[in-house]
Amino acid sequence: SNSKVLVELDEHTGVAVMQMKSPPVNSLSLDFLTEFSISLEKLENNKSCRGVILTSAVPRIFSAGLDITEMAGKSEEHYAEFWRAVQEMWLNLYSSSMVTIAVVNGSSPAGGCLMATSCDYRIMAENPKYSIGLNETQLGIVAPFWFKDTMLNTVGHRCTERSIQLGLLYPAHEALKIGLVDELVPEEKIQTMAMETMAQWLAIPDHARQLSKSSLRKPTVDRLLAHREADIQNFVSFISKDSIQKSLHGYMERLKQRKA
Ligand code: CO8
Repeated sequence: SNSKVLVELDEHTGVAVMQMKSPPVNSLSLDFLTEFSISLEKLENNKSCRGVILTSAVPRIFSAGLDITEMAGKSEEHYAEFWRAVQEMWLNLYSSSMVTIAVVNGSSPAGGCLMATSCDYRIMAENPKYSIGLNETQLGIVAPFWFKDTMLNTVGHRCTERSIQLGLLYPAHEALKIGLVDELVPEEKIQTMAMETMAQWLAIPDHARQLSKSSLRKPTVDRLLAHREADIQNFVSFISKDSIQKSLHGYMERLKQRKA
């Protein structure tokens, strides 16, 4: 099939593994985001699923973040539909009642970092070539308030302030140091470690853990819910600007030149 999100649920342990498989870089396209949200909702509604491990089936890359081609040269209607899908992905993941563990087995810029920090726990492969962070400013764009909030809730105000202004991408060891990820593990052991960590989280009674999670995360989620349409309008008018389109175009060109 041409599925971009592979889901395997072990009914016995109650743990699902969600593998992102959208080569070459797991960029978050409209199709990808739609499939991701549907897959996650199915697990959410499945009583036998209590935990999700989110990882990548693409070597060296967790996710390259939002698909830049969805944000360039398209209609305002398209931008609005795309942005709604990005919001939906985040709302579903950030407020999931399941235990969510990100196995960051590759690079994880921008939207990839958002996905990882939306989980309850992050395990990153111990590889200095992999980096993670909100690098939006390097593209000449601005991380939306709920991207910022998600990082803020993970690493605190000072670190977020510096990181998102400079658009810093942290190599694995630095990401651990600032608490952007919780643990580094050699890549070949990462799945085993994730299962062990999941077992610890699942040892806590669901209702107590879920209420604790939601008491911490609900204010952040409610902030987007209260301003969802305005956030879409804001994105559409920002991304439609000539100057922003030029920045994105230039960035894509630099990505391609770097390869040549
Ligand atoms: N979207 C679309 N295409 C992409 C993206 C992307 N995010 N990233 C890479 N690609 C493409 C490349 O252009 C390349 O295409 P082609 O083969 O046609 O030349 C192909 O994928 C493979 O990429 P690379 O050759 O660069 O692969 P590498 O393995 O060398 O590197 C990386 C992988 C590290 C992921 C690298 O591609 C990279 O750094 N990509 C850019 C990542 C990035 O900066 N993402 C930010 C996206 S913006 C975002 O997520 C939040 C925006 C919030 C919106 C705010 C507006 C208000």
